Amino acid sequence: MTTTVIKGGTIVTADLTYKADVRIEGGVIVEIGPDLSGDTVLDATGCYVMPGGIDPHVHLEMPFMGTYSADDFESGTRAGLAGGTTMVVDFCLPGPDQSLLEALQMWDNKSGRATADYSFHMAITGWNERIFDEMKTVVQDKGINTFKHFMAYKGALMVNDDEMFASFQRCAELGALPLVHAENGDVVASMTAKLLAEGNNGPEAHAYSRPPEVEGEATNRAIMLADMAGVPLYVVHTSCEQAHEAIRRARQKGMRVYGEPLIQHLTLDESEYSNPDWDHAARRVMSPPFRNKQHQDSLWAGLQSGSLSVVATDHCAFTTEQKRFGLDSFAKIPNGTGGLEDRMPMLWTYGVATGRLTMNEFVAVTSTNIAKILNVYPKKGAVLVGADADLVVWDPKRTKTISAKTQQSSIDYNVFEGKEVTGLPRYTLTRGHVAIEEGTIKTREGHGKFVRREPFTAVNKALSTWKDLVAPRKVERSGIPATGV
Ligand code: DUC
Ligand code: ZN
Ligand code: ZN
Ligand code: ZN
Repeated sequence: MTTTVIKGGTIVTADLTYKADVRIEGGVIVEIGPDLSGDTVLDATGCYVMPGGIDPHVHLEMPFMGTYSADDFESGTRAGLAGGTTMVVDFCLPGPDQSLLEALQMWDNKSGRATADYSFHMAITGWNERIFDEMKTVVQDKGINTFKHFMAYKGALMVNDDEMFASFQRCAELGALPLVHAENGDVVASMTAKLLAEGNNGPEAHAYSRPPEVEGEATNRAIMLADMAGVPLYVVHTSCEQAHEAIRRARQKGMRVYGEPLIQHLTLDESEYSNPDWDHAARRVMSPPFRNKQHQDSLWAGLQSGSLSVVATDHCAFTTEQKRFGLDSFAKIPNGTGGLEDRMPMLWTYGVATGRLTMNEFVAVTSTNIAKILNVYPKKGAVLVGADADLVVWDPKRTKTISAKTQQSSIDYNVFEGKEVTGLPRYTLTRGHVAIEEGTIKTREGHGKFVRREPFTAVNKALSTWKDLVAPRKVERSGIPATGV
């Protein structure tokens, strides 16, 4: 078997920084130590050797708002690899009346072209006995241990509290982790209708229709319901202080609640929506929308203190032409932005290079914490003997100006256009295959494999007391009490 050695670099993991070479055989790490040799040698002098990034939140070729997100599993995973991300987790969205397993079959078919490894979260978009039964098959046979709940997108993907609570309890039984898109969908629908009735139909009104309070309310509600169900909770795209505050409080009380800020919310703010160019603003329409600097500071502080756990992209890219479906109403602009290629270089530039995050914290929030929370550690997210050789040889001196002209994503713009980043992959390896070499793309279509994720053994012990209260309270009575006096 041919061996590859990464030589002369400094290994950076979530908890250690040390000089060593890495030897790879058959797609896995087989040795870590000094002076290793192999058939192929990759020079890592002056570089950091880190676990490849994991993006826990992407939407590739997703049917949404009357169209499909523009990057598919090939271009999306290629964009990821170009920026040092070696695994993505996509969302399987069953259509109305479609079974979970039928939807999963569709996602299996689409993902065959992936150039890097991937997994799925399953969305729960309604509730009935079939879904209850299928959840068990999804967890035990299909290797998917996370279920996503949309508290927004009323009339489409949104679930109500009764449905969500039922699903959370089912997750608790199965050892699965529920995820929530936390925005109060009823309030968003009502504010949207009011804004449109007042003639406020431009892309800036998208942000007015879903203020931080809408997210804070839903995050608090989801946390309470998760506690009542006795299940951990993962809050996707945490964008504001109100949501972060709810997560901090829950964690302080002892709940496993994980918050996921996006690189867009950390580095771009709401002023983008006041740009007079309609296209500029519409290209940045996503949910939740960009916030102001105070919210950004809160998110950075959460990453530093550990109250927020991971950084994702919610990569859901639409072309300008697709964004223009909403020329007469912001409510028809497909929600979503790209970011898969830029997450790691942007977080390094705005996080590590500014001193906000250590290199080890960078690895934790882009890879290792995600692998642990989603239960694929140490196969992924680790530089350890036996782990998959999903690695990035990171050159902290390599620079570029982000531009749509040179990106891998198939859309015609980039929300980070013009940003100078320092810190880029010299090599990205996906299970030992060198997919990126000094900026040259050597990805292989179909190389990516589905990664099974087994159920969790840890559950949250409910802090709420409702279960204890309900049963003992039942009082036997001998007759109907007399009324009146
Ligand atoms: N938000 C987006 O902006 N796009 C996809 C789905 C979502 O919740
Ligand atoms: Zn969402
Ligand atoms: Zn999303
Ligand atoms: Zn291969």
